[in-house]
Amino acid sequence: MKVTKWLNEEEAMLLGFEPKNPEKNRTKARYQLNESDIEKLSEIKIKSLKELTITGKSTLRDKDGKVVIEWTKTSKSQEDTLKALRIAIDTLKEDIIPVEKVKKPKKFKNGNLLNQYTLTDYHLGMMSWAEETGSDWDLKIAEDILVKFFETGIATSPNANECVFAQIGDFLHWDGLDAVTPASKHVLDADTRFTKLVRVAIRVIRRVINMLLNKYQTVNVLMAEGNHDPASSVWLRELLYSLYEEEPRVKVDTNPDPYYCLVFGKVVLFYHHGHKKNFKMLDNVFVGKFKKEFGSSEFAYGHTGHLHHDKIESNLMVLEQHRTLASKDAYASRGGYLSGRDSKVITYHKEYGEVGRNTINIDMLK
Ligand SMILES: [Mn+2]
Repeated sequence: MKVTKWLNEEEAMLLGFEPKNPEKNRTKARYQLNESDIEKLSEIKIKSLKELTITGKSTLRDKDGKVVIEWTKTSKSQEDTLKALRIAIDTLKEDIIPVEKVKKPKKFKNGNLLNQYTLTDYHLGMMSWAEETGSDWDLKIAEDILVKFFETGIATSPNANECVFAQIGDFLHWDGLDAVTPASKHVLDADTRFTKLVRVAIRVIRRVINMLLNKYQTVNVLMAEGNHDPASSVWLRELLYSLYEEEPRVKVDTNPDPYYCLVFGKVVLFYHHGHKKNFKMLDNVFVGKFKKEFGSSEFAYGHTGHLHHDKIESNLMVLEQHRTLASKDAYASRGGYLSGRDSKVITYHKEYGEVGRNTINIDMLK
C-alpha cells in the first residue's frame, strides 16, 4: 500500500525520487511512499534532528598548550531551533488522518457575495468570574457561545458561495504549559490544563468548519497570530492545513508572517491582530506587503483586533478594530477596558465592496 507524504528536496533525493517543485504556498512536494520508504524517511528525520544540535568541539589547554578538557558545543541559534521544530511538526502531522469530505451544498445562483465571520480575541481557555468582572467565561461557556455564534451567523447571513472564517488572533488565551503571556510572562487566569485547551480548540474549530462547509462551496480559513498565541496559531494553521488537505473546498492560509490577505473580485481584505503595528500605520504595511493585490483592487478593508474601538478610513482603505464576544478577564476589568461584546458577519460583493453587516451581540447567544 502506498501513502502520500510531503517531502523536501533533500528528503526526496535521499529516498531516490526525482525532486519535484514544491506546491503553492508550501516548501514541499507530494510523493507516493511504500512501507520501506516510510521507514527510511523516519530514520532520515531522526538523523537530521540529531545533527542539528551539534556544531563543534571546544578545548581548554594548560600553559604548555596541552589539552586539559575537551567538550562538544551544542547549537542554540534561533534558526536551528526553528528548523528542529519544523521537523518535529512535520513528523507529528504524519499521523493526522485527513477528515472526510462534507457533501457539497447547492450552488447559489448569485456568486457575487462573500460572508466574513469576524472573530477576534476569543481567549479560549480564559477564566473569568462574574462577581469580579461582570460575566463568567470558561472553556465550556466559550465553546457553547462560539457554536451559537456560527449557528446564528450562518442562519442570518445572505446566501453566498464563499465565506471566510476570519480568526484575527488571540484565539487561545495562553500558549504552552505555563499559563503566562508569551512576551512578558504575566500570570494569566486560566481554565485550566493546556492539553484540555488544545483538545477543545481543535474540536470546536473542526465543528465550525463543518458547519460552514454545509452552507458554502468554499471556506477560507484564517488563524492569525496574536500576542497570546504566537506558537499555538502556528500549529492551528498547520494542523488545519493537513486535516483539510484532501478537501479542496477548505482553503487554509499558512502564511507565517502575521499579515494576511484575501482577494475576492474587486475586493481585497487584509488582516493583522494589531499587536505588532500601530493601528493608524497599518494601511501602509498592508499595501507595502501586498502591492499587487492592493493595486488590482477597488475596495480595500483592513481588519484587526487586540484593541476594540477604532474605525478609520484612510486614503488607502477602511481600517477597523473589532470587538470580541469574550468576557473581560480580571486584568481587563480592573484596568477599565470596557468595550462592548459582539461579533460581525460582514458581506462583500465582488463588484461593490461591503454591502451588508450582521452584528451579533453576546446577549443574542445566551
Ligand atoms: Mn491581543
